[in-house]
Amino acid sequence: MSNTSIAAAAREEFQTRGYAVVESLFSPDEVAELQDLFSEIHRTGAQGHYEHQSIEEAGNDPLLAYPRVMHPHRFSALANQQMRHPTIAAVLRAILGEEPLAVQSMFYFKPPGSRGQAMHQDQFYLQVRPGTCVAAWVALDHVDRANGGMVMVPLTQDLPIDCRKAGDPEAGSYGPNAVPIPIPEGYRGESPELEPGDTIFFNGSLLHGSGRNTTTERWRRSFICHYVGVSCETISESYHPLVTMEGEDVVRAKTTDGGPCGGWVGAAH
Ligand SMILES: O=C(O)CCC(=O)C(=O)O
Repeated sequence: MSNTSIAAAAREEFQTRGYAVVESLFSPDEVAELQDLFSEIHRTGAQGHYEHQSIEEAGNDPLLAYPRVMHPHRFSALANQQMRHPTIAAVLRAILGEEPLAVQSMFYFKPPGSRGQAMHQDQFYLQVRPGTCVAAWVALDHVDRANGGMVMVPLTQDLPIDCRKAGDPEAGSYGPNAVPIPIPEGYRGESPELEPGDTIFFNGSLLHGSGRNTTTERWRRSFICHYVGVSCETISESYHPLVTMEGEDVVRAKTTDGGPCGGWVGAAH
């Protein structure tokens, strides 16, 4: 299928349900290259860009021994290139109706036994105005419920951003802001089963999270990037600089107002 037909199908699904899965967006070779890259980053520490504890120091907590890698596009040419993958760019152009800018990359190892990620909306963190945030979540292993697959709640993309602060430390895996938001009445979470290379695109206001990896030997590695439209006027400061699909750095006004949701609580779009 051409990038144009892939993008058109994804756009329709995304607009209706708030998320869309594109199968085999990354080829087996591209998946293997990313797997190797992040094994190497874990092994070497990428010249100070990545730190982790030994499993003994971590008290057997797999997420402390294998924390996520933040912003690998800032120190790895391959991560930077794959964040700007031409098929991702084509799908984003179709979804956004404008040129995309990349604002974040991450890699999750999610080893066996790891906690999941509390249900949340990405806009809570990015504070993009206008609210064009879209995530591309690339599976690098077979993903299902048992190894901590994503839980997506379709049709929640138009709900306001939920800024609750009371947390459940057991439910969230990362950072002090991991605050679980209950799935609202009338909505239902679903966990797409994915093969390596399959990619979920989801709206920054869509409620989502992930379950615990309950397996004893299956990892759930994923490469995750966030994007906004070129019309972006302001965005939270940790996402600077923004990057064009050609790899040029771009700067926008940084949000500094208010608490975790800035001065726009309830305004999802
Ligand atoms: O991969 C996961 O377990 C959660 C990722 C996520 O929620 C996100 O990137 O916003």
